[in-house]
Amino acid sequence: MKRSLTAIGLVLFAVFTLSAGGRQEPPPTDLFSIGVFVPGVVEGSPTYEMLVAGVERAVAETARASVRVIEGGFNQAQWEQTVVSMAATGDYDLIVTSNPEMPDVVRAVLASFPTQRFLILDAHLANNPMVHTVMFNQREQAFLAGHFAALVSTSPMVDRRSRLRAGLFAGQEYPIMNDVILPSFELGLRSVDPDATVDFRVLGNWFDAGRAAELANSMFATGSDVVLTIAGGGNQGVIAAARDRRRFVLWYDTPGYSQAPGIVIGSTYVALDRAAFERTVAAIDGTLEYGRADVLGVADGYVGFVEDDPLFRRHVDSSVRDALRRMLERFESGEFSLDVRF
Ligand code: RBF
Repeated sequence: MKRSLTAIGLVLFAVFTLSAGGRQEPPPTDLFSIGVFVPGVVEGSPTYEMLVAGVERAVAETARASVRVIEGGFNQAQWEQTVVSMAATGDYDLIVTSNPEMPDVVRAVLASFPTQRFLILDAHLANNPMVHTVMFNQREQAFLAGHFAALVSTSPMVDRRSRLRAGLFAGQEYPIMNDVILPSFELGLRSVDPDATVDFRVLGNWFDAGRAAELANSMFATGSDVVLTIAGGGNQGVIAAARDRRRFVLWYDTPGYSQAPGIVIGSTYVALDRAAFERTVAAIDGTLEYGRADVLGVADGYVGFVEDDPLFRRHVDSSVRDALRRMLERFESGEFSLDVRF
């Protein structure tokens, strides 16, 4: 009798402590579990720095989720296998990733793990019930970079040349680069000078700053005063070449002025960190709409030019800043927009 009372007591004690524990502080298994797959490495790539920052902020502010960041490295042939192994653990309520090629990888992974949910930034995949994507209007972003490059190249900031030429330096070729960023950068240049041309060079990877410096040197030597660099770790090589030759660099995706004051003189931004934060919070809350593919641009406030940096005001002529502001106002008011087509 005494022994069974003790047993009941123990059971009641266990039930009480478990439920009390459950009310006050959920055990770790109740946390919404997020895996971030970085297709590359975080350091040196503005776009991936924002991805990780946005998801980590969502986890910190909701305090109801956990996050693990996995870097896929530069061997793109291994990315699918790494995401497969993440999905195979069954540990992740959501896998978050970013870049325009990831929908192909995710589709392949879903063939084997059809219940895994994904949030993909900087990408477009519509009507897949497991996937939410957010694409930024790179047509508008690259146009603004080109417009600004041409304004600088025709200002007293550079020695006048007979023909306007500006550089676009890319880590690799991919459809968004070749079909959206390059032609829109050229369109932006030509909005200032219809005869302007682009010197488009490709590094072939996202890390080799030494080779990037060689290529950028040749771009500056052959008539470009301004080079837009989208090359991850390679961006540092472009800065080094510009410093040697006293030329200018445009940053892409994040404010880049402090990378090299007076050399990085212009920066377009995408609010990928804000989008990653907002969509991750929605996923944690259970309100994220899977199957949906959003495209966000200047008029939405997710794409723009970083004007509120003292280094921008210090190193860029007011005539250039004023002309840029007029163009931005046309985008912001909706008077002017550029469509991304799929
Ligand atoms: N951008 C980076 O800054 N670093 C990278 O390592 C990187 N890797 C990429 C790999 C692939 C396969 C593709 C398609 C794009 C990559 N990008 C990278 C470019 C990135 O997705 C985006 O287009 C640019 O950051 C411009 O917003």
